Amino acid sequence: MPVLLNHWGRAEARVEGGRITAIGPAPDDPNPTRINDNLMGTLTGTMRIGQPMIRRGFLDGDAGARRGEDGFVAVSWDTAIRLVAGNLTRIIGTYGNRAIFGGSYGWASAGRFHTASGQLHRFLNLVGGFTRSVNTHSYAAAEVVLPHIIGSQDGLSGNHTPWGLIAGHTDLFVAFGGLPTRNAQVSFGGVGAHTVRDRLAAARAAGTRFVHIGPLRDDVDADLGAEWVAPRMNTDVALMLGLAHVLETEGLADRAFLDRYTVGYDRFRAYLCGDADGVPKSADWAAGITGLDAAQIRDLARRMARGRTMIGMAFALQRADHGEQAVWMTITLAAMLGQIGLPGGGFGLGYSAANQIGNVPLPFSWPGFPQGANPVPDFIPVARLSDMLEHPGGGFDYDGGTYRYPDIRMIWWAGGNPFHHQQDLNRLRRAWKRPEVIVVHEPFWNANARHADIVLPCTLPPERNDLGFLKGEPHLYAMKQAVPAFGAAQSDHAIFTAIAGALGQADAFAEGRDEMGWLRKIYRESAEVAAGHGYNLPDFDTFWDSGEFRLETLPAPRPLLHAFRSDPGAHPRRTPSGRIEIFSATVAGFGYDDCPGLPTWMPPAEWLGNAPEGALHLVSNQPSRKLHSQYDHGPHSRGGKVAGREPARMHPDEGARRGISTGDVIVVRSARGACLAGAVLSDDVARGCLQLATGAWLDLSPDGLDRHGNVNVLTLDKPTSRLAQGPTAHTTVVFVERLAGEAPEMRAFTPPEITPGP
Ligand SMILES: Nc1nc2c(c(=O)[nH]1)N[C@H]1C(S)=C(S)[C@@H](COP(=O)(O)OP(=O)(O)OC[C@H]3O[C@@H](n4cnc5c(=O)[nH]c(N)nc54)[C@H](O)[C@@H]3O)O[C@H]1N2
Ligand SMILES: Nc1nc2c(c(=O)[nH]1)N[C@H]1C(S)=C(S)[C@@H](COP(=O)(O)OP(=O)(O)OC[C@H]3O[C@@H](n4cnc5c(=O)[nH]c(N)nc54)[C@H](O)[C@@H]3O)O[C@H]1N2
Ligand SMILES: [Mo]
Repeated sequence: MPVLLNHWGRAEARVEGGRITAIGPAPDDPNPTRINDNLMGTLTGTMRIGQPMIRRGFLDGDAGARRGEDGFVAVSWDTAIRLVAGNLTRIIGTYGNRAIFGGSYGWASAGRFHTASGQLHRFLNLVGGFTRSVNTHSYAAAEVVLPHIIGSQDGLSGNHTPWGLIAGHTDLFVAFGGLPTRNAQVSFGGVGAHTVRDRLAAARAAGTRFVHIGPLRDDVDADLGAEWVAPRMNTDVALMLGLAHVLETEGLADRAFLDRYTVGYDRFRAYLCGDADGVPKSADWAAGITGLDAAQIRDLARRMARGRTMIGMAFALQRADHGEQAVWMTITLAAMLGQIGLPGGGFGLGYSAANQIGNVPLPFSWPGFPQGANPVPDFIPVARLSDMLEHPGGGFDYDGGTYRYPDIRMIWWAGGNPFHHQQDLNRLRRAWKRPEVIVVHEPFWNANARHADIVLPCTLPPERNDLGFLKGEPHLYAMKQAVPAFGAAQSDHAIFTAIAGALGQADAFAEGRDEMGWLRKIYRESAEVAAGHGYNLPDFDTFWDSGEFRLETLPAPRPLLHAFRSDPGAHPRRTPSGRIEIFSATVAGFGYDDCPGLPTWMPPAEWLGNAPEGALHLVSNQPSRKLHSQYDHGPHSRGGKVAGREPARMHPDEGARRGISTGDVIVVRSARGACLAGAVLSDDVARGCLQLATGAWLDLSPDGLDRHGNVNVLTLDKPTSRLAQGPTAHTTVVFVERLAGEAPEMRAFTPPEITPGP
């Protein structure tokens, strides 16, 4: 049976007559996901795009006016490629390459070769470059601030203290934002074995106790017996300061550690104790902000100092206004406990955010598809997309520098869905009308495709061959084509090869290799890298025929920052001081009022501390039944809808106050927009919150109401700070009411009107 590999794991497929007729989990996966069920029926069907499409208004010269609400004309590949190549040449000739936005952020599909954005970047580099985006939606604030604090991204993107050094060592795991195994269903590049649930259970069995700090009780598996603490959303920095104040004033801070391994504690202490502003950040002070009980805060601080404590921080905490501060304060608190670098102690960002986190990493990374060099210097921090489109020539700050937005005339997106990931989608939709040409590669008629002028239909992993080399798991999988391509869809690589051909550059792009030729080349280079670290890979044909290969010995597990701890002189951090910087002169020197030189509580732009009566803080977390927006129209995802909409959960008391019952269609509004959703009342949700996961396909009605529950019509599009310019999706308040009258039809899973072309 063909084995499929996706970001969310492996599946065995039954293929009959060129179609997948059944999907089941890989038998050796200890905790397989059902997300793969979403492939049933969706690889074919009306939402799949089988031919290149041109937006009608684009053909009529409407200058983008009807983007997102238009019909399409089906055309041949020849016509589409001529149109794309002609527009590209014109844009470059008239405005230069910086007028092309090719950031193309997004997860696309697993596989080392068919990485859509990598294919796009190689192609655009070949024709003179493009304006790019930097950093991720996942953890932009952390990516930028962490190097200022510890000199690297360790403990965020990798090198976490491994699970094996948590079980049997950690007495108390304090999890800000929980440890949702829902999110550990996925890993970028694929999952071989879903192990996080068992890792957590093993820690519990070995005696670890869990304290869960967050708005949703079920962000930690029930069998871990976690103590649940639900502060007001976005007040974790105040809570951590309250904990720190107890440590400091009760003599529980580890002075020897702070003196030897950190700089700036005394300055921080002055802020903590109120020497500078007259406000001690005491447990009582924190209680007022967080809504918790001061005695509870004091008790938690003492327990954290009593044994070995791991402080976990979900990425979500920094996807919020002033998100940099949550990262900085997490590390400061861990430094005060003095256990950084010891087994089971210290801190880690994103445990359970993905399956790979906390696994012992390979000592090297796999090579991929070569992208060449981009001669255009222009970039944006990824979440500043609408800002860039609205303000050509406008200035922005970023990590100590000042830059200007280019004047974008063409957008090219392959392998991401901005109408999923971007905050304030009504704003994006207005800004999206400004460029002259928008080209999108998509397999499906989602909002991303519908907002394009030229839609190039692409294949999905079961329709092509690829290499599945995992991150954080020592497994290599052959991703073999299982079914023929749908309609006339082609791989992103084949599409770019054809466009390069129209520009006379086919050889420069494809180097004369076909798909298998590229896989062989990437495999050969991978084998060389692995051999340099003592790992011998079989030859390509042996690997391909057997379908998988496992690297046997892995490096010994080591705590995060263990070398620094054992000898800070020999292993300094790459910060100006060589130590952990609780105060950063560099960051202070930038002079940003929204990101000073040490961890600071600054109230977020929107929260229950400044919201009108009746407001709920929105938790727009990751969806359990899919990855982002992918396969929202699949059976597993649809099985979770309520009244045909994305489910929105709130506490029964909040429902009762508003006359809302489970199953009702509700209207959710913010200062940016409104959507419908299906109500679910649950006491797993803290009072004062509304949880509406990301991922519902956008279905905007002409009057701007999303009829399906796409949470990003509600969210705030504001940067975390001038330092990182990260997204702040988790800083949003909303108001909900029962929908009066009949609910309008939900049309996200109905394709646009298509006219056959000439
Ligand atoms: N409110 C709110 N918003 C958020 C978040 C949040 O917590 N709250 N989280 C943010 C985070 S962490 C992230 S990472 C982003 C995720 O945002 P994205 O990564 O942009 O979301 P996806 O839905 O994975 O988009 C992938 C797109 O690629 C398409 N695709 C799949 N395979 C291929 C392929 O082979 N080729 C091509 N050309 N296309 C393909 C899919 O159909 C889909 O449209 O969302 C962010 N947005
Ligand atoms: N099934 C599935 N898994 C996924 C993804 C997916 O789309 N589907 N996406 C993947 C990606 S790209 C990423 S980056 C990771 C994201 O990993 P995370 O950012 O950790 O994921 P979220 O689900 O957004 O947030 C986790 C929890 O944080 C809590 N939270 C939010 N705001 C606050 C706050 O202010 N304070 C506290 N204490 N808690 C808060 C919420 O209860 C939320 O459920 O997940 C990955 N895993
Ligand atoms: Mo992410």
